[in-house]
Amino acid sequence: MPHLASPLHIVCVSTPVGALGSGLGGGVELTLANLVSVLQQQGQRVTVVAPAGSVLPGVELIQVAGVLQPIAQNQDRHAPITLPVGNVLSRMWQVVQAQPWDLAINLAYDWLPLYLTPFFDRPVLHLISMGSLLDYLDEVLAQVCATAPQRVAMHSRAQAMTFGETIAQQVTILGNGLDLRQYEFCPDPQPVLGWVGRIAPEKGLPDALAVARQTGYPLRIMGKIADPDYWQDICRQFPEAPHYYQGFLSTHELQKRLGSCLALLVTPHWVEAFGNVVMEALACGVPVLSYALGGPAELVRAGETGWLVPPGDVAGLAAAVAQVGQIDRRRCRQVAEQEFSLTAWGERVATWLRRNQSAAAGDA
Ligand code: HBI
Repeated sequence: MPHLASPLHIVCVSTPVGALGSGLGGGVELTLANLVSVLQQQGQRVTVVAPAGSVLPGVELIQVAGVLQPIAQNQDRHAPITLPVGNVLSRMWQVVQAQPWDLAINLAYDWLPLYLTPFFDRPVLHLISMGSLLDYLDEVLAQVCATAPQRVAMHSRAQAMTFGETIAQQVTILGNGLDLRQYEFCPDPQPVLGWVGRIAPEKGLPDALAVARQTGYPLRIMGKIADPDYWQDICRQFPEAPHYYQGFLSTHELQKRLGSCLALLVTPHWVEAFGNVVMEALACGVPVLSYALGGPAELVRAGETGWLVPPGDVAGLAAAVAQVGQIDRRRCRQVAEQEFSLTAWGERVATWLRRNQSAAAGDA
């Protein structure tokens, strides 16, 4: 495990859209928990600043009260910057300013922390969690990259490319990782297909239900109903869907029900920044059948850990189900261990911090 020159005091600033543990922060909640554990393993002192009501065991946690930030996906691309009166985001950064840290890592997908970067005399780093969604975010991100590109990291090249070639070349691509001890390898699947994700339009659940209908395999649906009206639409189109719905599950329950699936269907209708569900499936030995779009297209090895088909090609996914027997489930688990272990991810994080630490030492 590569260690930084000397222990740093690192403050990690969470997403302002929800308390840690509420599920509102989506993939950032998993990423933040993993970031804290790899930094602590590397001997750093870590403090987390997050909205009131947050839960994150084993780390100094400063909870900040305030109005939650509207989520970026629901805003119009050309929307102006919004900071509600009493917003938790600016209060979190007032708390950050008062802390004695060497280096800050921001995980919010928001304008303010990016804008504040040059106003601090200590390095503020950013781990960007989604692709390009908002003009004001693109603009302020380009400003940070113009002066200090080493401050910015993302999860996949496809995600970075949504911000344009220049930014994609400048930022650090970190991938992601997960605690493999929480995922059990399952060698003997049941004749069911799996789908995991927030049940919202950008995730493409209807396509997976169409594949289930075409192949005759039931579809095990796992994830949060983020948009109830949308779920009702799906139930009308696919009367069997409610029967397949397993709910929003804990990691332990998720990996148990996902692990026994024949394959995971990944049907993004947007450029998915990474695709934590791909890591989770492979960790259980489950081959992944996905549209060749966004992060999943970089994670799935065609013919080795799954199959990739053109975006929107439902018939192609159905045909890939027939080929899934060619994929070795043990190889899927092995690839997860090689590429997505916390150790592997931690080394990539340490390299990113070292690239910024010299600045931290210099600025301190
Ligand atoms: N929206 N404004 C805003 N800020 C965030 O940090 C944010 C978000 N939407 C979703 C989100 N973070 C996370 O769920 C991402 O991991 C997707």
